[in-house]
Amino acid sequence: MSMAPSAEGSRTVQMPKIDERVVEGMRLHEFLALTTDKELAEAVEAMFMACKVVGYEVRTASCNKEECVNAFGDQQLAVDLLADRTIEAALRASGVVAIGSSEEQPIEKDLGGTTFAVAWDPLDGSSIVDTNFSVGTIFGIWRGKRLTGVTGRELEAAGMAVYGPRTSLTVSLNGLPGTHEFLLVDNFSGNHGMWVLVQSFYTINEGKLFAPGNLKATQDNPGYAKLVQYWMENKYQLRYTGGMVPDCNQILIKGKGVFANPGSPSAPAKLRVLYEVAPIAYLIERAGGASSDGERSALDIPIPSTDIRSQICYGSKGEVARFNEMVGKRYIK
Ligand code: FDP
Repeated sequence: MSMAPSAEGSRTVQMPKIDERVVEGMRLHEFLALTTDKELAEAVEAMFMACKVVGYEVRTASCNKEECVNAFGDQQLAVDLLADRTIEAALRASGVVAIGSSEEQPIEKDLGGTTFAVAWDPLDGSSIVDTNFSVGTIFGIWRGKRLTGVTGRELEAAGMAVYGPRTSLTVSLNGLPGTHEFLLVDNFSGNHGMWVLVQSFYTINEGKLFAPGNLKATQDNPGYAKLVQYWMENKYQLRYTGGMVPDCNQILIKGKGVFANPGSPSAPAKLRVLYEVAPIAYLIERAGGASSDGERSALDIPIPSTDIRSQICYGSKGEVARFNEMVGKRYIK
């Protein structure tokens, strides 16, 4: 046992750095049985069920230059709208979600349940779904009945699903340390169709891998221009898809690296704190990494409205410190 900073704030709590009950190969229900908060487990399980369906919806969509659509009853629906409906239905059916809000419908909606408020981005990367790049779903779960006036610091759980050659879902929840990757098994084995834990993340090391989002901001954000120059001069490896989910998930999988999406006067920050920035910050920080809007952890950005946006950096602690020093808070809105 060790004293570790809690995800809830600067308080320190007694918690094991690694939970030895969490082992590779365990199924989702075995993992969720480890939490004492049964309602939280139900909300998280609902998101896993929904993302399994969304993965299928993405895989079977047909795309042209304008949009990707899928058959839904006798209607053709854009795949991001279909994903949004799927997630809302799963959360409603769980009975534990009181309020829901999605990037598609950025209002606080009554979902009829008891305990949690859930925010989700049903299909992040809508501009790259037609090109068949990896896209994803992001979600955050808060206790209570509101999604405004909260911060990421108060999250109970968060996750991101990646719909790529494989479907995976990376999740973290209070009460279980670390961030954990589950794979949707698709090999006709006894585990076919199940979510199985493939790895757990507890540390993010320093390493030369960069994902430079909103690169056009380098034209009028001199700090960002210098930071990109620093990465290039120091021969960092470029790994950037233009999808925030795969671009951030790689920091966990590779155990190193940095993702940045700063603002500038002509290219302001567009990533939404409620649906994207805060949940991913929770996943990265609980895996031993850091996040920042240029001056503070992204978990501390106030969320006065569902639409609030922020510049952001995620990665190892050293990389995020460099972002704070070189880019800083100058273009925080
Ligand atoms: P998209 O607009 O394709 O949905 O959150 C939105 C997002 O994608 C992120 O996934 C991605 O990192 C970012 O926007 C990319 O934005 P730019 O295309 O403006 O660089």
